[in-house]
Parts: sequence; C-alpha cells; structure tokens
Amino acid sequence: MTDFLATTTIEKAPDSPPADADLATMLLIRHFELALLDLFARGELHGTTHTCLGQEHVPVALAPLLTARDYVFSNHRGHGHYIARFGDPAGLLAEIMGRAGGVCHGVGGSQHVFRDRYLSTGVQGESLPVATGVALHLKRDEPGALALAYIGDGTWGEGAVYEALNMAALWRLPLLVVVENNGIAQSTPTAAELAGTIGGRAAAFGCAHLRIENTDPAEIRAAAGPLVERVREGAPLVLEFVTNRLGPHSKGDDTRPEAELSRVRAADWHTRGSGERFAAADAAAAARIAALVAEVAARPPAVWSRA
Ligand SMILES: Cc1ncc(C[n+]2csc(CCOP(=O)(O)OP(=O)(O)O)c2C)c(N)n1
Repeated sequence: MTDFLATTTIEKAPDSPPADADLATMLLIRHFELALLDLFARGELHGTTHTCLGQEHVPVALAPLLTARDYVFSNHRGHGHYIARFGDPAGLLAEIMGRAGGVCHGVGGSQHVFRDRYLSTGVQGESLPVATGVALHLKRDEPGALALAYIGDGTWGEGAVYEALNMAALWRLPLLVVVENNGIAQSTPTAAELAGTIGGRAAAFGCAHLRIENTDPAEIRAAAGPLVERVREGAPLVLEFVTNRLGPHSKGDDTRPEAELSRVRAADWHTRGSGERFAAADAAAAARIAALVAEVAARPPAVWSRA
C-alpha cells in the first residue's frame, strides 16, 4: 500500500474562529437550520426535515474545492450541502416552505432538491450507484470533473454503497465519497451497527481515505485539496469527517442520554466560538435568516406545472 492509499487523520483545529467568509457561511447554515426547527415547532412547516446542526463546516470546507462541472449528490441531511454549493438560502427555504421561488417549485421539499448538477435524495445509499454512473460518464466525456456523494456512517449498512465503491475503484472513476460520521444513525450509535472502520472499508477497495477531526475549513482544504485533485484523475477517495449531530435525527426525536448531549454541545464549533468577530458574524447571520423567514413566509404558495 502506498502512502497515498494509507488512511491519514487531520486532527482538531484550535478554537479560533474560521476566516470571515467561511464563518459567515457556517453561521448562515446554522441559523437556517435553527429557523427550520422553530418553524416546525410553531406548526408552520409540514413533512419532515433533518438538520445539519454541528456539521456545517463540512460542505463549507469542500465548496471551493469543487467546480461548476462537478456533480454533487446529497442526502436527507442536505441543507448545508445546498447552501454551501449555491449560496441560495432563499431558494431552499421557499422550497421547504412551499412558497414561490422554491428551487423545485415546492415539489422537492427538504430532501429532494434538484438544481444544475446537484441532486439530493432521502433514500439512504441510493445516490452512490448513481454518482458512480455519473463518474463513469465524466471520465469518458468530461475528464477532470468529479462526482461527489455525501453519506452518513449508518449508510454503510446499505449494500449498494459497496457495489458502487467496487466499480469506482475497479474502473478508476472520479468519485468522491464524503462521509459525515456523526456517531449515530437515527437512534442507533455507530458502535452498535458498524463493524471495523470506514478507513478499513476504503482500504478494502484500494481507495484513499482521509479522516478529518477538524472544523476549520481552511485547514480541511489544505489537507483534502491535493487528494481531491487526484480524484479528478481517477483515484476514488473516501473523506470521513468525524462530526457531531447537534440536533435530533429529524425534529424532536433525540433519544440520546443527557450526558451524551452535553458532550456533543460542548464539542460543537458554535459553542466553542468566541470573541467579538464571532459574535458580530453570528448576530448578522441570525438577523439575515430572521428577515428571510419573514420575507419567504409572506410569498404566495409555489405553483408547479409540468410545462
Ligand atoms: C433505504 C433507507 N432506509 C431507511 C431510511 C430511514 N432513515 C433515514 S435517515 C436514517 C439514518 C441515517 O443515518 P446516517 O447514514 O448515519 O446519517 P445521519 O442521519 O446520521 O446523518 C434512516 C434509517 C431511509 N431514508 N432510507
């Protein structure tokens, strides 16, 4: 096994807040998600949602490593993936609220969003075989572009994940698998459902694996950037982020003991944020989202037509 294939870990960032632009997007996602939970609690949203509270840094770190030609396949916990990719909280909020201006005219909702080369699904593991097929197309017809698929740790329980990785590795496809390992799948701790490690799984297919225990987007990019460039040349990569799921699985369904919730809150990047720069950016993001919620709530319902 070469150094390139070996599992590497980059560890915790210092507690200083990220650079301004990254911090602003992380906070925008944070307040977007908090607003959604609030809207649900007030009975103003229907259906369901899964927030990415605690995981905001992941798509923020990756966004500048991607180009417009790359495909992104998101999952049920995808609001941050979308906002980091497009900088469009208004289109997503309108989509989730079923209001005019929704990115899919209100028919996609929280989990099924389609825009340009971005597609999300609520079906666990569904996206990886699709991303692998797209990666094959890219290799043949658009060399240099890649397909990224976000999955959770629990999604390694889906056989389709292994079939996809096998083909991607065999055919040397530009596939980037981003694992948000938050230590839990709905209500099942990872330790109770996953034998071995995610790095071991990547190694079994001869894929590179980078494990990231860091929430600073710039540090993450410095470590992951060169490996992402190799993905473009046909070296599939499993990027594993060790994260915390700060909120419930969806809305109000958190079964974790209080001690675990306290640990998760203490480790959260937002809890650890401090200083005037952080406080000012936090207040600005909260105000922007509050204004957005009021503005979108006042819009007429979304209308979808097949035309
Ligand atoms: C095929 C399939 N089975 C079950 C579900 C129900 N479900 C939605 S999310 C989830 C847990 C996902 O856990 P993980 O992959 O770790 O992601 P996380 O929710 O922690 O981000 C389950 C079981 C589903 N959406 N799709």
